[in-house]
Amino acid sequence: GAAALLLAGCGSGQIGGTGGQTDPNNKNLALITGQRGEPFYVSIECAAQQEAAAQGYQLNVQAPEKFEQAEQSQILGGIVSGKPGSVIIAPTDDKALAAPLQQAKGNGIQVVEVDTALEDRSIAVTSLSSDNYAGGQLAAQTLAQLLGGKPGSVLALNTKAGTSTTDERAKGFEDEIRKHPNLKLLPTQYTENEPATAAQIVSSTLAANPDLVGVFGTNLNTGEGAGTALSNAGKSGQVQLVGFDASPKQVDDLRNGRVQALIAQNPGKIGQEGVKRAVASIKGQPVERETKTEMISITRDNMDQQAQYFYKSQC
Ligand code: T6T
Repeated sequence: GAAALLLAGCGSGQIGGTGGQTDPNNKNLALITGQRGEPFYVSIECAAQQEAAAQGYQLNVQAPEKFEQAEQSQILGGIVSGKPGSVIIAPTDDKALAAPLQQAKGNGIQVVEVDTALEDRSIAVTSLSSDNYAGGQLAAQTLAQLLGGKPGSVLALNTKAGTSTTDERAKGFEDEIRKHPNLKLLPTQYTENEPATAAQIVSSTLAANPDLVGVFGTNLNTGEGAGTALSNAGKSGQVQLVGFDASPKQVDDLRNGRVQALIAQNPGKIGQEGVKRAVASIKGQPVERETKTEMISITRDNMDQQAQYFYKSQC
């Protein structure tokens, strides 16, 4: 019954009444990122592997082929049956992953959210991410600075509805752009996290809005697609492009003038701290519920001093 569950929970460092018991000596961790081979998540993975090894824990890393909840839920199901002490996860949908993660919790697996998060705050013990709303605001401020008062239309490209991070970035960007009366905010568009879709949207927006002066790509894929479209239209550097993340390709594009600024996150910190929190929660130690890691606005002028923020495509 509920009382027994609650008792079991107390001994295992659980706060809620629906968590199963965690073996404090369990040395197995799992990390499920949002997309296989994608440099932001690769950078999380490299740091997490290093920290797990340093602490004497096994880390099993898996990820869906695409940023997609169906395959990620399936992977999670397999991981849960292996009973790691903790699953560190970037949920690809803020609602769809709630049920399988609740089930993981019920099985005594400590849920640590990295990057994205569920809407339901009662399932994970801790969440580590950039302050994505502030990141969106920083993107808008950077864009306004690049434009230096030049009027015109601006467009934000979101990924998939229900992605907590990019939804917050788009919101922060929109709220900040509205403070600039000379900038007209076009309706934010969804790209489904496909660079080709982002490119198509930018091409059609250019055709329909000849006064387009700025684009914000809320993540790696959208920014890369937008850069391609602007380059194909001969508009690189005329339409200012602010991207989010700092993949090797994005950094190249910043250097060659296809992109004017990047808001870089700190995935290494997120991965390292994610493992520390997972280990602490397995041992029943308290962890901070919500932690925001820093971001930085990188332009061509300062990029050579910011190389520590560039993402890895392999460890
Ligand atoms: O921007 C990152 C991540 O923060 C976001 O949640 C999803 O997209 C990325 O992984 C970049 O592709």
